[in-house]
Amino acid sequence: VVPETRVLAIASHVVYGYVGNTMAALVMQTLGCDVAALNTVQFSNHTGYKQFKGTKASAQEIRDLYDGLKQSYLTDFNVLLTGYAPGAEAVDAIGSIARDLKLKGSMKAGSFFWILDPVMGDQGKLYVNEDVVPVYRNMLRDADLILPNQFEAELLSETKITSLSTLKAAITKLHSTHRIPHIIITSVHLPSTSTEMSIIGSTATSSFSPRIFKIDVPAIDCFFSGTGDMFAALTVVRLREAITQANLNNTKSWVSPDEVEAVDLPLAKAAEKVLGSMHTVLSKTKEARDRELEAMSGRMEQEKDSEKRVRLRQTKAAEVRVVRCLG
Ligand code: PLP
Ligand code: PXL
Repeated sequence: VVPETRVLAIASHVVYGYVGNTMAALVMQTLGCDVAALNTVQFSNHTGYKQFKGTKASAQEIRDLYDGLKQSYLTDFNVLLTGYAPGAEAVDAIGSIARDLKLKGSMKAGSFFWILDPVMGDQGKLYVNEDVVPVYRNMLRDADLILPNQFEAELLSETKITSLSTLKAAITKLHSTHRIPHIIITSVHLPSTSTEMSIIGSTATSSFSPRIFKIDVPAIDCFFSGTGDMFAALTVVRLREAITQANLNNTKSWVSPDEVEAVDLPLAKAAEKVLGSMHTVLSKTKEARDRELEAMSGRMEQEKDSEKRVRLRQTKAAEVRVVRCLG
C-alpha cells in the first residue's frame, strides 16, 4: 500500500561515494520514489577526506533551478527532503522553496510533507557558518518533520543535552516554540551508555505536547559518512507507508490523534524499520572495511604508499556500501 511518491531532494552531490543527494536519491529511487535532485554543491568527494574540490551553488542558482521547475509545471511533489546547504543565503533560499511548495500543497490538505535535516555539524563542531543557525531556527515553523542529530538539536533548542530529562526539555521546546509536529533526534549519546546509541522521536499532540519514544541500537565502532542522509531517505519512504497504513485504519490526518500512544505512532513504526535497514547496511560496511584493512596489513612492507592505503588512512569516515546491499 505505497502511494506514488514524488520527492524534491535538495542536498549536496559528490562525484565519488555516497553522501547527500548521491545517497538519498539512490535510496529513495531503489524503494520506488520519483526523485528530483536539486544539488546545493558539487564536490569530488565528501569533506571527511583530507581534501576535496568542487563548487557551491549560489542562493540565486538554487532559486533559478526551482523557478525553472515551476515554469514547466514540474513541482507536483508530495515530499520535500532538504539537507546540506553551504551558507545562510542558500539555506534561506531553501526555506522559500519549502514555503512555496507548502502553499501549493495546502490546497490539497495534508498532501505535502517537508522533512528538514538541519545539517550544521556534529559532536560539538559546526561545519557550516555560524550565521546558518538562526536561519534554520526561523525555518522550523514550516517543517513537518525535523531530523537533527544531538548537537543540531542543542543548537536549535538552545538547550544542552546531557541526560534524558534535558533531552525531553529540548524536544518539548522545539514542539511548543516552533510548532513542529514531528521530531527525530537521529543519534543521541548519553554519558551513561557507551555501547549503545539512541534515536529519540516525538510526534506532538494537538496541543503541541511531546509524545516521546526511544529506540536503542548497538553502536558500531566505525565512523561513516552519509548515515544521516541514508536515515532521512529511508524515513521518507517508511513514514509515508506508516501514515498511509494509519489512515487506512481510521484517521485522515498525518498528525496522529491524541489517544495514540508514543510506541504506536506512525513515526515510531517508521523509525524501527529505518534502523533495521541502517543496521544491516552499516554492519556490512564495517565488515568490508575490516577485511580491507586486514588484507592491507599483510602487504604492509611491499606497498608502503599504495593508493588504497593512503586513502584509508586519510579518510575519517567510511563510505557506506549501500549499492552492495541492494537486492
Ligand atoms: N550512526 C548510526 C549507526 C545510525 O543508526 C544513525 C542513524 O540512525 C546515524 C549514525 C545517524 O547519525 P547522524 O544523523 O548524526 O549522521
Ligand atoms: O552527509 C553529510 C555530508 C553531506 N554533504 C557533503 C559532505 C557530508 C559529510 O561529510 O561532505 C558534501
